[in-house]
Amino acid sequence: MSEAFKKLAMTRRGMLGATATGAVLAGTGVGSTLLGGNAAQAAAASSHLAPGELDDYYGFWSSGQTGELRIMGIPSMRELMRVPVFNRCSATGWGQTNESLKVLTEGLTEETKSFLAANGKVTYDNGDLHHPHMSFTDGTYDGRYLFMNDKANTRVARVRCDIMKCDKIIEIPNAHDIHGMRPQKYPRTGYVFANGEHEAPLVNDGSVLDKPEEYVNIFTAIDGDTMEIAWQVIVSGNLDNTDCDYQGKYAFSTSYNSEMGMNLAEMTANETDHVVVFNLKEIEAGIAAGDYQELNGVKVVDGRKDTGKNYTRYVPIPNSPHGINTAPDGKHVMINGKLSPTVSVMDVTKLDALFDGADPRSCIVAEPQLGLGPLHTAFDGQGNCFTTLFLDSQVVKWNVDKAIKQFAGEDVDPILDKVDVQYQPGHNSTSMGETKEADGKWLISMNKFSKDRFLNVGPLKPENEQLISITGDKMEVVHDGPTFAEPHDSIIVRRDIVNPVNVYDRNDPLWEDARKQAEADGVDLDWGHDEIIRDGNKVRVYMSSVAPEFSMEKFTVKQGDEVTVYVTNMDDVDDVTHGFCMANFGVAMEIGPQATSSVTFVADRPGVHWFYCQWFCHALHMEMRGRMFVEPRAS
Ligand code: CUK
Ligand code: CUA
Repeated sequence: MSEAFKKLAMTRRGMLGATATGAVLAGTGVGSTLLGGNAAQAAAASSHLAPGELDDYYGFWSSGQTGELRIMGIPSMRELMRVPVFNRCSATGWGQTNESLKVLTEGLTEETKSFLAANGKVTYDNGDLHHPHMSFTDGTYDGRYLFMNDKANTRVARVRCDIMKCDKIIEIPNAHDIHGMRPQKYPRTGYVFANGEHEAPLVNDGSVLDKPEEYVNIFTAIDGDTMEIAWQVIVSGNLDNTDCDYQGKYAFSTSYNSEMGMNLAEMTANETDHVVVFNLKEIEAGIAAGDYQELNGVKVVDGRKDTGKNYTRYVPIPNSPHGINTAPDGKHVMINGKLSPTVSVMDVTKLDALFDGADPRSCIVAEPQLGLGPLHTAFDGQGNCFTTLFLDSQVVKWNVDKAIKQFAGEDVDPILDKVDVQYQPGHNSTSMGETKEADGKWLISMNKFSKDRFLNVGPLKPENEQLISITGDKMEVVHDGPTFAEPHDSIIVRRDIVNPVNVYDRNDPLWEDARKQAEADGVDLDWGHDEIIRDGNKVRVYMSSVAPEFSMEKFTVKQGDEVTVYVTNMDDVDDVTHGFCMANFGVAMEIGPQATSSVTFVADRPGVHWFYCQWFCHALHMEMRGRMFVEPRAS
């Protein structure tokens, strides 16, 4: 950051810190709409940032079936970065470098590994990333990690916030198709809770096929520090979304298919489905007491309805609930009705009683009718909720206390405001809204359809994410943000919480394997090095790079050799990333400043082949290239 930028950033922060919950005024292009606005209706903040100005918040975005994590700047809605996770990335080599393949393969089950091998693969190259959430300490984000699910291939991944790269991916055994996922809020993360959405036999080896009465669903608690599975719970019904309390006692998941139906008519048959409440202490005690079965190396307790155990409770909720969101007040949990026009408000202080025999519905303290298709709810930290209405294409703002009074029989309307969004919103999120530090500034409505909002780009349209100012009484849409498929969910994190480095640490564990191999080969990766090690038909090529040159101008291998190229980027300057692209070999990777990256391929193409740097790094970037000679196999 230049000095001028730093100064600007600091003044801007100071100014924002000084404004309380009202309109954010003046100075840096913020709040221009106030000038012409209605004073009684405190004005909407503008999302406009002048060139060079930094955003106040990081947005962490899912990308659905694209499989990556995206980083946005809020309020500008500028896309800052894409972090490959479950997808294959051409730019960075994610899914091809040895370092990324380690992350992508080490957490797979043996069964999956052999299945993939039969299909000529070592890992999946697709994913369906719905829910990105940051690790918590004491009820708020702590800037350590981001966790995210893969619905497509039943995985959970972790991204390190210091470098914004994925460092762990695990497959969840026994479960099918991980959907809802949340980190524990208190005392810290701790657990990462993950829901298997789709029903299947507990032992899915083909011995049970079309017998749905023998299918189950699995709730999983992962240890967020080690990324190992702590325990699992068998439940009745399926699992959709999940959240947890601010006390560290309970997690809860919605179920839209309590019927265990196998088709649409069956899944939506009952007027009532449920939320499963998981009693963390009881589950831990049950495991300590040995009340579990071990399945694929995981301890699994039985939390189904009629077991007489205290692991779970089932709270009846109107038809097909979807999103579940814990309010920053630490007390209320919003269960979004989807097919029911209601949001059911659960009071976590009433959950203990459920485990002492109280009526499961006794924890429901409000159930306001809000509109058609409520899917997800976000919060301003001032007792108000913002719920997306998929069918109405609206966001509704409503007040929790009023909803509770109405439920108790008072004649009050909890609805404060409604705003049209374009169109069909799914998730929404507010600034710091899923933490106890919700600040009530911004709301994102993540809309599944953009229809006519942008220039026509053919039959496949972008989606539309709208930024809504929530500082005033009325919500105001201030920005449309087209995006490619399919951001499901997002979080908005104050920028002081996120502090990535600019240059890698040479000792980063990401390339520990490369370092070990180099040591074994007598190569010191920390100095400009230039070595070719032949080990039978395996050839290891070590080179370094300093803009605009690779240390090696050329190297020679034999046709059929298995070649591993290690490149260490010796530049230690911000933003000097190099690449290594082996032309016509389908090989390309990113090498960040001070990083080591490696890639392995079979040199089964005789002749002269150029490798070049494919990340623009220098005025002489085009000249940053060298030759690989492949000697033809003796015939
Ligand atoms: S789900 Cu996408 S709109 Cu996967 Cu979080 Cu609700
Ligand atoms: Cu190095 Cu381009």
